[in-house]
Amino acid sequence: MTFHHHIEGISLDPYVNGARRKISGDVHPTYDPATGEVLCEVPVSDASVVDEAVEASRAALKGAWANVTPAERSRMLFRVAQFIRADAQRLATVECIDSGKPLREAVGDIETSARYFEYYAGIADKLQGDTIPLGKDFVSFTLHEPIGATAHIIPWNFPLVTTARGLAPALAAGATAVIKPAEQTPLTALMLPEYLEKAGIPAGVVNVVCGPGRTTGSALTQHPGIAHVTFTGSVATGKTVMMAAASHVASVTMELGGKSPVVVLADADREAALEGVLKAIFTNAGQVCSAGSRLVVERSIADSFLASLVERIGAFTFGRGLDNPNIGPVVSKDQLAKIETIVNDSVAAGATLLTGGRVKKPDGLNGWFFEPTVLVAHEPSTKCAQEEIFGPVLTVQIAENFEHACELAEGTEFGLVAGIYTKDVSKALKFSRHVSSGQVFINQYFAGGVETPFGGTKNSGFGREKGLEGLKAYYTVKTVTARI
Ligand code: TXE
Repeated sequence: MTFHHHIEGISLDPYVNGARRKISGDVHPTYDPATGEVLCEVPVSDASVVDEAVEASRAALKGAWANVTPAERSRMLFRVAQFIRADAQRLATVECIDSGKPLREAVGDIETSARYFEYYAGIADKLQGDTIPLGKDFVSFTLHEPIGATAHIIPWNFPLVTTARGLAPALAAGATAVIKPAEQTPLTALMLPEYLEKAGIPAGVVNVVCGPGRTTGSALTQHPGIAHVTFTGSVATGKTVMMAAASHVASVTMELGGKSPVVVLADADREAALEGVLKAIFTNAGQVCSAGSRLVVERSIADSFLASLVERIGAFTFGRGLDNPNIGPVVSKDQLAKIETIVNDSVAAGATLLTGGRVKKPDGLNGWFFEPTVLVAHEPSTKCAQEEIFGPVLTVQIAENFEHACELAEGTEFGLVAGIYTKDVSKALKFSRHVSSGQVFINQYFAGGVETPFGGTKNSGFGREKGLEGLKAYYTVKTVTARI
């Protein structure tokens, strides 16, 4: 089965005001990361197409979408979830080949995406304001009104999941959207309109434009018609997007990645900790914003824990996502080069390599693979202990005791997740209080679901997605007060 078989039937044209917009001009390629070959070429939406998309979403906001009652909105979102589930196999296959991730993970991603629509469908008709007591001479109440047309700038590591995570609450709150998928992985976002249309979501409510960040993305975030920008990506691009949004006073949600620690204390359940540490860093070949990319382990168990870790990594399989390996390719040539550079610089600066460390070419595949790597950083300042690598590279930091582990955990500019494995509830809770991070995972990494609020502190960004918190970005509160 070739990939072209799978993309048959996917329109690569931008989706604007309920129709595929035929455009001529630039195209950009999307690659199969396992082979490095071009899968297809996607037309680039220029500023005028972006403008049409924003205008369509603004018109729908006041028109067709405003005429849909919250109860109908809820039913439509439930239907989107059903249509995604009904087509899960095709979606997962496309996501797998476009991003390189193992098929089982892509299958999980599609289910999570459906779940976002289902979860927010349930709240669409329950978003209500307050009445405020001001004494007998006044009546005061709040209205929750849709924020407006929203822009969604999507990264390549979880293409459909990140799209659904922002789009579902936006639609539940009555807002409209323009989506700009990452240029590396545009395909599942381009499939989404099929399900939205079948679910009855009116034209213009959701639009999809494709192209590079610096052109298509920047035209969208700068557009004065956009009221809110939901961004997931790098810190540097996040800052650029914030400035673009500031030019027209749009609000922003910034989800900017991390360097999240997984603390393993001497009393931890060994098996649970081993499994958790491996999952934390090797899921999606480490290309996860909440990846546990630093292991902070107590010295008394460090040698034996690291030996077990390296032994298990030794049994890992590699290959195309479709073959369900432990480690698939990373998304792009650029990403592979970034990983290699940080690893080489760290080793040159004194970090000890326990396993891996090199680019890999699994049998017959010419794509972008990196060996699963474990590096011990002897200084907290080493690059591999500070910079987000976004690859299958675990940095180890040895802690003398619990207090030292807390200090090491806290020692980066990021604050997305902090994990801890211990049987001591008191230490786990002390750690939770101590760390500056949006999430704390105790005795299970990636604990939680679409229901649990998610976001960062420090350079990991601000704003919360998922859960009921995730709705707040998409409505404004209008207070009406009358003297009677
Ligand atoms: O990210 P960018 P890149 C981190 C990770 C990775 C690094 C670089 O460390 O190695 O970022 O990846 C769009 N105006 N994360 O270069 O540039 C772009 O088209 C508007 C962490 O891919 O942030 C894409 O859709 N949009 C992360 C999106 O921004 C712009 C996930 C992300 O791209 C733009 C991805 C502009 N000027 C990378 N420039 C996470 N938090 O999970 C780019 N874009």
